[in-house]
Amino acid sequence: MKRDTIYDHDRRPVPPFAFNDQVAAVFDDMIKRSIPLYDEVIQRQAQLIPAFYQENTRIYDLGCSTGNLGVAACEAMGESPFHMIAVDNSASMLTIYDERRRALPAGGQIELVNDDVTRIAIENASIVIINFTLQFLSLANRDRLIDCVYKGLRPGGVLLFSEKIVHADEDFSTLQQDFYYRFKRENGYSDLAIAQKREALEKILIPETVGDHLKRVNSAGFKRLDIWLKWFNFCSWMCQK
Ligand code: GEK
Repeated sequence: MKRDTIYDHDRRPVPPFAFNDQVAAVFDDMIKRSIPLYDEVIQRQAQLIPAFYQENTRIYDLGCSTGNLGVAACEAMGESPFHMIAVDNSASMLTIYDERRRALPAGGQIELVNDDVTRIAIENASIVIINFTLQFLSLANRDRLIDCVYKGLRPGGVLLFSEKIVHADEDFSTLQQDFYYRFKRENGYSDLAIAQKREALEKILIPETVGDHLKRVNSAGFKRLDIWLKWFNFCSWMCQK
């Protein structure tokens, strides 16, 4: 795994963050050192797939990046057939995903789509996964996407999503940020790297509160839901239609 050193050196003025070749090349290292419990999220969601997959339906992974979820899904599904549609608007990410997919015996069951998640049709789905990607959409597009997900899910189908969040209370919010930067330092990011990444993401990644997310999924129609994992300013939900 190539180490992420993108913000280790002075890059000021820091350009806005983009999912380009440079990021895709170090993405796996970046995400594991930047998202607390990332492996746990992917592994447990993959284990939920055989529990909720309905025969002859689709699994969607929206904002799939380099395919960690897809790889884990292949393992979790074993010999059972499935159809996954993995969508990302970064061609750099999908090039890496495609190489990994081709190396897997079950990889042919994953279809890669290079498009914006707000432009694709969601149909006949039993599982939709959106990990750490809603946060990059405009608020209006988040609403529209979750509405489309609800409509595209079959009865009993599930939406699994994870997000970086913010706390509505200023003191709790500061505490969560402090623990998050502590986590990043423990994972080898310098104060300069942390500060520059934060600047790069400032207008690109807009976190919302748990309440905002619950309101959105509720108004889309989801009534059965659970926060199955939470770590300070990161949260994973499970919502069933
Ligand atoms: C994982 N889910 O490993 N349309 C399509 N893709 C998009 C859009 C969009 N509008 N906006 C952003 N992306 C993955 C990790 S990363 C999270 C997801 C992170 C894509 C973007 O190209 C990137 O690959 C992904 O969403 C976000 O669990 O880097 O913090």
